[in-house]
Amino acid sequence: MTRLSTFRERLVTADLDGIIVTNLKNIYYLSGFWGTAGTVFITRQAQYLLVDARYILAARDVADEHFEILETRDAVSEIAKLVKKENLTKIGFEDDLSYAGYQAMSEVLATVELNSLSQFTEIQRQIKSSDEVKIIQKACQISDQAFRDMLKFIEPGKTELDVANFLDFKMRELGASGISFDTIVASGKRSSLPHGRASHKPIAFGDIVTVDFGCYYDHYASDMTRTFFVGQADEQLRDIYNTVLSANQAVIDATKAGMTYGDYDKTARDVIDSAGFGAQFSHGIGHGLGLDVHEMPYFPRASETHLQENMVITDEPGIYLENVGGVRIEDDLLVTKEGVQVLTLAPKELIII
Ligand SMILES: [Mn+2]
Repeated sequence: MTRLSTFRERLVTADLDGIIVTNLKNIYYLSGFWGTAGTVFITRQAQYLLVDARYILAARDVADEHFEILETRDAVSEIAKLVKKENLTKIGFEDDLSYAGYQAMSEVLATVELNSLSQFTEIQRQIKSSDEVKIIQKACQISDQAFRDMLKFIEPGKTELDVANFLDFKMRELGASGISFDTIVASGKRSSLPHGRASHKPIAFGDIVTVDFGCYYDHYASDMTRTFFVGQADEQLRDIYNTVLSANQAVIDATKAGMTYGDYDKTARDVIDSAGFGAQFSHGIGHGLGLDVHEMPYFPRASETHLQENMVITDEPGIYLENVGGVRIEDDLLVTKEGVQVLTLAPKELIII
């Protein structure tokens, strides 16, 4: 079944006559059109892509052939005409629309019942097609190679920003269109900040270094974290490293389709709890990955929801000791019936460069 027919089936199940899609990544997912502005309108009978003059040629060129493409600078008024023509009464819209956007919509579509939808398309996006998996895999391979090259580049005296810029440039050189979030390079005591953005701090001999980075390749994201040592490894941090690696590996070993979200988190947390660092694992185990670097599913600790085949998710346990240092190891995993396929393949054994 195509994305569009799945979406339409869900639209009918939700008892709606049409859905207005304004989130740009959802527009891409449904129509194949990528731009900085546009609107998709899907009814029970038809599907429309509304763009302004800047994008009309691109839209005709790349959009799914089943979409009718309409040129307009006022998508909502155009949709109001379609609503009238098709005699529609119950319309859904995405709740991440801006407040101003909502006000304009509710004025122009005053006669229809507007229903806000939360994560409607994102729920469908959780399950990846084999083509999507191949693209994410390529994004992961680019990150893997950038990490390997960075290990040869980094040395005491270079700053965290030098290292971040190297990773960013290297990923672009390898075919990425950009980075999927601001690269984290946190060295020495700064590594105890789970999201320490790269600073002017020079890397020093004896530092532990955490790098958390990723790229976009053909619109899909990778997201990977590695931690390593420069020159020598402090005894306590070495212990923590091995605990985090065991937790990351325990998740890889135990996970398969059907596991609950709660158990996905608990698998890592049990390893870290029993080593005595439960309180220092201060965040969740991970998140979904795709067109957005953070997307559904997320993994609340008590959740009974089940992992499904062809989800792509991260496995990122960490331990952070204030004023000492921290360790995080993050992989991107494809969930299968039998287990998981690890998409990020950069080395994870304890590295001292
Ligand atoms: Mn992540």
